Amino acid sequence: MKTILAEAGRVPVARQIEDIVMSTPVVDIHTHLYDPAFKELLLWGIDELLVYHYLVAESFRYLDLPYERFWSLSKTQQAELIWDALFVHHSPISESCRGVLTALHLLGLDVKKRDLPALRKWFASQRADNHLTRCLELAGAQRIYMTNSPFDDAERPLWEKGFRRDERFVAALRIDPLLLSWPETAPRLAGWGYEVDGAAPTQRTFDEVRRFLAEWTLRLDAPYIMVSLPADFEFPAKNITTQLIEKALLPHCREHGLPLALMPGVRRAVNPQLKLAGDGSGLSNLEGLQNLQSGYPENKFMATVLARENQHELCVLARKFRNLHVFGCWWFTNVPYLIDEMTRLRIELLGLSFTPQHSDARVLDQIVYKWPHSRRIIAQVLIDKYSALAQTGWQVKRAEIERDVKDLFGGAFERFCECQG
Ligand code: FIX
Ligand code: ZN
Repeated sequence: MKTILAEAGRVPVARQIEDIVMSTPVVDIHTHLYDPAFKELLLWGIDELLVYHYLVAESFRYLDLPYERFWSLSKTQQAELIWDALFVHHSPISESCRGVLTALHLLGLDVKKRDLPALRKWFASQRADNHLTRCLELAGAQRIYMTNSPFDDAERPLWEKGFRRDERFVAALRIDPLLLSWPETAPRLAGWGYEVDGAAPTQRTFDEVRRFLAEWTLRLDAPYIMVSLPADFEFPAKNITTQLIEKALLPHCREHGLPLALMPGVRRAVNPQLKLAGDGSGLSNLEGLQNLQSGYPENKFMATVLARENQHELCVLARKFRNLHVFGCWWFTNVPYLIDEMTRLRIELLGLSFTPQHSDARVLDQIVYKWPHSRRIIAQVLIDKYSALAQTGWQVKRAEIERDVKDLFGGAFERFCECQG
């Protein structure tokens, strides 16, 4: 095995680390993309890129038309307004705008022409299946985890009917309405044949919720269950959410060996007029998470938190509880400045036992930029860290760097999912 003399400042070593990080396949453990069997639910193309809710929010920094007028327009018209506001009248310097340009550039398009009709023409000439393969290759993504909700009327029918799975896509079971909107969800469960009592839930109700979770876990072949949580989430609390977690969700996860992914820190609809773009971020009290990890050592948890101010506390929690796997730079933290900060913090406190990034892509082409952007930052952090090791006389071998990067890019996560808790 070749030994790398990782002396600080030696360019070949830095280049090797960078090459490994840029080329190691990633497992993208949380996205909003869909198996191609879901047809139009798998979004792609320039107009979808432009109307991504990150760009909608940014365009309203400049637009002065009423929100309702914007929403009354067709997708094409919305995309044109956003293009003009963010790319023509101002330089596209934000991370989301730069991302669109990186994706186009890596797909081989000439961005400097600023020619939206030509971009549209190019996308219109692509075949969906080829484009999917190309995007996965450009991102270096070997597996894409989806977000699949039985409560979503657009996707539920196909799951119920059954379809031939694309093995590049994995389904994660998403259950926000179950935990966060019980009064509306209980009648839906009842309508689907589960004997639940929304107003006065008994053990029978919780058993039926378990039956629902078991059926959907099986149907999706889900390796984990996921929920986003408001910034003011507390556990335990005297409410139905705590009861559902304790009496249905955690026993179900234990029985099936599934991690429960928790994503605290969202403030949904702080500006409802922005629709999907109107969610905000809030500081969480992570005591609720701590109570879950300490109270249920036989359950496995994953967590990503939205507030920058919660990141350090989350790392400390993970140092105390090995049943917690930290992942991703989520949403508003998925900007280079914070990816750099969070990745350094996590490596310094957790070594390699976490997953630094997921894409959260909603549009297929986004993986083409989100991954290279993150890979560059992760590479620089690792160059600094291996160089610091070299100063102690520790020599890192190429195979060891490859092993470490594989772990960061999904290896540690998939082992965590498989272990018995
Ligand atoms: O709850 C989530 O999974 C969030 O990631 C999304 O709902 C959010 O809208 C998003 O796209 C963030 O990147
Ligand atoms: Zn998401």
